[in-house]
Amino acid sequence: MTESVETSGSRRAKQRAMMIAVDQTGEATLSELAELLKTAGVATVGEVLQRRSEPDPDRYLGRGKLEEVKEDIKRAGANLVACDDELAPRQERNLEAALGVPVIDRTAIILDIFADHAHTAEGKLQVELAQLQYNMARMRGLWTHLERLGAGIGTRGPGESQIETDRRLARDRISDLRRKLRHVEQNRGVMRSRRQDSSLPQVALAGYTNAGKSTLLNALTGAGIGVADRLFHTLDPTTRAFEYEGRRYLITDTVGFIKKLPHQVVEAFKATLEETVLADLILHVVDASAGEEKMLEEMAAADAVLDEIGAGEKPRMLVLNKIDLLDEEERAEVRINHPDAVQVSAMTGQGLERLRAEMERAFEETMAPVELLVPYTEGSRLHELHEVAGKVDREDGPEGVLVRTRLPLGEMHRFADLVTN
Ligand SMILES: Nc1nc2c(ncn2[C@@H]2O[C@H](COP(=O)(O)OP(=O)(O)OP(=O)(O)O)[C@@H](O)[C@H]2O)c(=O)[nH]1
Ligand SMILES: [Mg+2]
Repeated sequence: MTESVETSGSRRAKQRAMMIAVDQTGEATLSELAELLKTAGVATVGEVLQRRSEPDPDRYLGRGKLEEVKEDIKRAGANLVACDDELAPRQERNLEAALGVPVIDRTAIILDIFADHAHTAEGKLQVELAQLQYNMARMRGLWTHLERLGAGIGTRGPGESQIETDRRLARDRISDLRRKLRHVEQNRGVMRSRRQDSSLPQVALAGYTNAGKSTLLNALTGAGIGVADRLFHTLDPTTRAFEYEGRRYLITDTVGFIKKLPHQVVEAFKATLEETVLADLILHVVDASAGEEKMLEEMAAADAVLDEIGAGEKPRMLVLNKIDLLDEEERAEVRINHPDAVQVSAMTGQGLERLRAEMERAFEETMAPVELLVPYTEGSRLHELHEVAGKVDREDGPEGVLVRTRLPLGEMHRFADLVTN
């Protein structure tokens, strides 16, 4: 376990949560919520699931169920209730009043984890923006939050109520954060457009948190980015290059997805998630050791986020990771269920060669064969061709170099003047 997990664990280890959820089928499992709580350093001591078509608008659970939860809290010694959905401020207040312990919702837990895991300036700004927007509706803990930033007592205008002052401060801080983020984004925009100009194929890793995206990036590129068995370890995008058959590829790892990813997070991380939208190919990484049912759920969660960020129509390849944890029989079963997927183990390196070849094939499909004559006076264009085409056959002739290769259809126009066929 990494240091920061331990820190957050010991900080909140005394928190013992009773989990609650409302579900139409009554069959939902709260394992994901438990996993989130564990990552946030909170122990779980029980769960109450209510089967009903919709949460109660005032109290989330029905009255009868509330009594049951109250009993369970006492019996299990819980000092916190964690709800699997985002709660309306009213539901949260009423639940706390009825149950007599603090109530946190899924969004607050996810935001807490993000706050713990954010390391870069951009990540921290994004998380603070998401938290502030979430708190705006609740005004809980906002005061201390802003005080820390030096905007506390003394800045209050005469006659204003505390809540109005809080709101005004929060709004000011939100525009301040937006401005700072725009600035950071501009810098990244410059790097990104440099990458796009390079016309190298761009691949983005996407998928459920903890699926092994960062491990896969490391395995493909030799990068040394952080990996951990906890949710939302990666928040900041990292791009690295790797070479296969003479062609260079750029591959980006970003924030992982989860079911019901809070919209504040998606909004705040828009710039980060854009890396995925701009890629030519998305590798959808799935933990194949999770079992078919969980895999399908996690795939659906990733699909939903990809749709939400506008990457739903992008060419995609399904990569089933962690197959080292499956036996032969299980692998065969996974192959039957997902015949188009590439099975890999980012940990042992199994299947990575096939993955590289499949990526190449995906890009090859968008390429056409050409023959070009590059005059000796235009040596720099040969270099450019190499960059775009990867492998080229070349033959020195009297007027220049005769090149046979395949070019991406979208790049063909750049070399139109050299084409001989
Ligand atoms: N057995 C096995 N474990 C793996 C494999 N790939 C990754 N893991 C483990 O799975 C855990 C999560 O891996 P990460 O690479 O951090 O996952 P991620 O998708 O980047 O997760 P987030 O950044 O949190 O979204 C780590 O403990 C890895 O060591 C694999 O092929 N086999
Ligand atoms: Mg990661």
